[in-house]
Amino acid sequence: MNKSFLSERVIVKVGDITKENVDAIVNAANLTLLGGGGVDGAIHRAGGSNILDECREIRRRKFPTGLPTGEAVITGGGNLKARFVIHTVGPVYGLNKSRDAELLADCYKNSLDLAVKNNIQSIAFPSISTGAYGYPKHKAAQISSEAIKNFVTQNQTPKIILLIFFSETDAQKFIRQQNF
Ligand code: AR6
Repeated sequence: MNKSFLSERVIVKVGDITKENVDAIVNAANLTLLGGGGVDGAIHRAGGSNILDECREIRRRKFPTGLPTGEAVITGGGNLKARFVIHTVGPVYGLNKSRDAELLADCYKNSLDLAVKNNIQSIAFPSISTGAYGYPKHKAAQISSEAIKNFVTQNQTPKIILLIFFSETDAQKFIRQQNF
């Protein structure tokens, strides 16, 4: 089941994001940038130690206390098919006063901005914050689709944006709630 939106620039898919053949995949990281569980663990396992080395270097040079929520940084893709990994930190739901939605939208916008700066034509996102960070999936669907729609209407690239869900149920939930 693949479903597309916004003149086929956005495609919803079920799968494992580490297997996607795109220029960049996005990692739902944490502020340490040093790995974790969920999609973050899967990306570091599949991508190998080069990604972690670059993350350590980014921490040392730019973010000694960690990457703030909503921001994004880029590394190479190591052993992945993707040439780049864009690491962003989603909000832990309920921990940001009333700023959760704004911060989740920032993750998508800042990741897409980095994609443009790096001439990335195709990018795959996981469903940021909807696992360990507890963001309700229906709300995340509305926020992420609106953030992507705003970006796509103002930018020519990336040409392809994949939204990868880990289960058919999650993909269907997204399709029901999206606001493209
Ligand atoms: N491919 C696609 N989606 C996946 C994959 C995969 N291989 N694995 C999990 N998902 P989460 P968060 C989905 O918890 O909520 C980590 O420990 C999953 O079903 O990975 O942003 C980090 O280090 C869910 O819908 O990210 C942070 O500490 C979505 O990806 C923290 O978790 C996001 O779930 C970040 O939490």
